Amino acid sequence: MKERRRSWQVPKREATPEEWLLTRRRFMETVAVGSLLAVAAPAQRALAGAVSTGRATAPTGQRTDFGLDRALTDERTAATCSPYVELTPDRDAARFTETHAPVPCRIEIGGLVKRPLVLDHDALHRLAPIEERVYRLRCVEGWAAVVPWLGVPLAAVVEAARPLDSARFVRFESHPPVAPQAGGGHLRPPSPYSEGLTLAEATNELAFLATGIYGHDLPLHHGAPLRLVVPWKYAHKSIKAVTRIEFTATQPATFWNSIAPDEYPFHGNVDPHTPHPRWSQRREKMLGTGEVRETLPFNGYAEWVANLYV
Ligand SMILES: Nc1nc2c(c(=O)[nH]1)N[C@H]1C(S)=C(S)[C@@H](COP(=O)(O)O)O[C@H]1N2
Ligand SMILES: [Mo]
Repeated sequence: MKERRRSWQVPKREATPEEWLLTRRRFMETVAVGSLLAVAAPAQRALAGAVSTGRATAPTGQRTDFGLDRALTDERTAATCSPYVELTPDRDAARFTETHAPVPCRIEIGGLVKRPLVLDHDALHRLAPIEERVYRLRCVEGWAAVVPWLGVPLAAVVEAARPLDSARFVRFESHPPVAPQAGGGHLRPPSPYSEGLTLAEATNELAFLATGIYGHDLPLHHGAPLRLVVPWKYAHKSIKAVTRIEFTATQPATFWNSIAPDEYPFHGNVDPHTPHPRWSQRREKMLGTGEVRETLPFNGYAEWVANLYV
């Protein structure tokens, strides 16, 4: 039976933009509508017996959900769709988690600051009590999830580094603890993956540095040992495996913006009224349940962040 495509569904010819931009060949070979939103079976199998080990990152602060309107995504489901271009052209980064031990956290903070810092896991957590934040996550491709993160507000790190008056932006650089896989030779991302925020965005209370997820340390596929979480922006802004944070006077280049500036504006704010050049952003599909929801301005966080953009 032929199903009619709904307006929110991405048609075949427009599917998987992130992958499409990186490699047309792969796109031709593998893309089907199902690959965009369906559960990746191999990743799910890999995860069936594997939950992240490592030291537990117990929250000492409260759990905050910032007006959450939907159920938590199951941990195994969240692992089945885990884009990570440095590791794999598919969304199956979780398969590396079984075979690659996490590396210790070490993050350099520099650029236009009074106090350059090198922080490990413990030093980071001395800056602020560990909090648990349950955030919506919305990928630019149209899928969404709800994830409980453990970590500290990014603002605590910004304050500790004491940015100079000339600092206007914050740049994040990623060095995943795994070398690109051999088969990924056609994948040539601008290296390394990097992201950026304005200083005002970086000090908003929602901007978060996560070292844990679902009550334990981050597994590799979710960005171990440390990743950024900016829930009001499309999820590609939430850069995994951050190793360097740099304060700059000018807007830094970012990974997706460098590849396709028209499709990935620097701010990357979730906005149902601004379609992606190749599909609508009005609706989103929840991972696992397949439930379709209206996409909310700023991914439902307008109350906390809309004032940054007036
Ligand atoms: N370093 C790095 N960070 C990254 C990515 C990536 O490819 N490399 N993918 C981004 C994209 S497109 C998404 S949707 C989210 C997915 O995060 P999750 O796997 O924890 O759900 O990570 C983002 N952070
Ligand atoms: Mo994404």
